[in-house]
Amino acid sequence: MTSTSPASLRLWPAAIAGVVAVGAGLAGGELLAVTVDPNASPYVAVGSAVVDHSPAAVREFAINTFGTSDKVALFTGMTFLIVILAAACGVVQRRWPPAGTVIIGLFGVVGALAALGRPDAVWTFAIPSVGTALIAIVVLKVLLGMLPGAVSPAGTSPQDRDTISDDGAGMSSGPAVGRRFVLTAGGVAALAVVVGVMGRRILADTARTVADRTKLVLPKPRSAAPPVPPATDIGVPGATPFVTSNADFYRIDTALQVPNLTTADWSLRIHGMVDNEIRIGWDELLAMPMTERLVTLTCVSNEVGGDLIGNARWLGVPMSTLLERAGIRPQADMLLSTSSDGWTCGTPVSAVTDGRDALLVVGMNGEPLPLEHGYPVRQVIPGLYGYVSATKWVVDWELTQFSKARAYWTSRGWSALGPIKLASRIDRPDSRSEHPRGDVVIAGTAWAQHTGVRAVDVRIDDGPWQPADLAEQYSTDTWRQWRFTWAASPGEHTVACRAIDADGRTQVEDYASPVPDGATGLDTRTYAIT
Ligand SMILES: Nc1nc2c(c(=O)[nH]1)N[C@H]1C(S)=C(S)[C@@H](COP(=O)(O)O)O[C@H]1N2
Ligand SMILES: [Mo]
Repeated sequence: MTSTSPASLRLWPAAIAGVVAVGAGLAGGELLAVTVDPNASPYVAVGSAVVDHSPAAVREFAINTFGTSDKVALFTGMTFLIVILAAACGVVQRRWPPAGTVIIGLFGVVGALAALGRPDAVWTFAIPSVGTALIAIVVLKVLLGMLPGAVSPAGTSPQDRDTISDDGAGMSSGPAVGRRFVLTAGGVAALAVVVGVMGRRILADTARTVADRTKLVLPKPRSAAPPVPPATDIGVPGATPFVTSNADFYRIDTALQVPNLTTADWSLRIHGMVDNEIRIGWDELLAMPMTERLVTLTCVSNEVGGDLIGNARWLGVPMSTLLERAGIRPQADMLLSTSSDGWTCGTPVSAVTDGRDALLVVGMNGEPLPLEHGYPVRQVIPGLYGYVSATKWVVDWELTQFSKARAYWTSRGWSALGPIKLASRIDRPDSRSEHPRGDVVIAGTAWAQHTGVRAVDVRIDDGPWQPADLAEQYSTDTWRQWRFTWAASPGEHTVACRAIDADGRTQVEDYASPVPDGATGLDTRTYAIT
């Protein structure tokens, strides 16, 4: 007996065997997914199932905590959990066989069910998860069989095992954890890493879509966006640019793997409450007259002062053109759109047909859509939060009714209708920064999509609301910049802003959380004046 607890010493090799076994299984699963479908990967399928079963509050937590890195956070958390569970399976299997392998088998079933639950899944989607479990079980048995005290699985009873471990023979006598175990476990682990990384690389390979996008030449718009006058920029260094670059545009979606759609793969089926069911192909879409507009897109999860908002120049076909072709029935009040990865979105038909620039978009800031922003085709509809309007990778439109259908987020606690709320934000200087007394220039943005911003007010501490200077309004569908020159006196001061829209409505001051239909409240910053 050694002075360290023999019980815990005995458990470590089993825990390591569990982690190596499950790791090898998952690596094999990735490789099997290469031959089946990227979405059949047990890792991705379980992650997607977690995303799909998250209610609004969990989404809010994830987006607030991790922002647009929420996907990395999910995979990190999953990996952490898998390592712990795998270690536990190893220990449990050594102590109470075959409990560990039974648990691994159950997780294999969970993975298979998750994969079979993916849109477009066929029965073969179960193969990678089943393979993962089988590999993990075999590797675990082999590794545990190499540990001292192990008897050939067939001749082992839990009784024997307890006797062996109770007297500490497992660790103290003979070769302890032998070279053979260490070398095998190390070798399998190394192989798993190589195979897993290779599999993941192949699965995440977007080369085909990237090549398709690179050679794509966008048509010229029939109706071009008016040029952006320099006066839309408030001219304060550090202010948010009026047009958001593609690289800086926020990204929010449920896609753990960006859909790999080429223009040749793409078509849009229009069905439901229509006179003619139609299918539009890429060439047909590209031949239609295109409209180009600047539109400010906002996410419903954007907290007061948040950055889930961007303004881009979009090129696309008016969605109403396509609805006219299909001939929509008067009773249809919802356009239920679906992406190639099965995400759904319910938009009021009125928002598509009331004359606003609702576009089926192919271009963003003069380029084909970036893959993560919906390549090759997405929707952009001024005035509505993204979850009820902005379907990326869109492939299906069903004309239906709000009384009959619910969409991805509206079945998880968000409102059926999602008009963007009037809001404003302070962009500079940074909160908690220090400034010498005298003039401090505060700059920000305000938005009231499809209505327009008439005024922005600023308040210092408990003082009166004072009007800010506004940059030129580009259109009612875009955000508007503002600035305020503050004669600051020494001390700590809190600055707040509020917007007033073109209809004379003032931004709601009371705080409301983003769930279920968008945040309200005032953006504030605190500055130290010396
Ligand atoms: N296919 C698909 N489209 C989607 C989503 C999604 O999860 N899947 N999210 C929507 C939401 S909630 C928002 S706010 C916008 C964000 O668009 P962006 O990522 O291009 O900024 O996309 C919308 N379109
Ligand atoms: Mo969103």
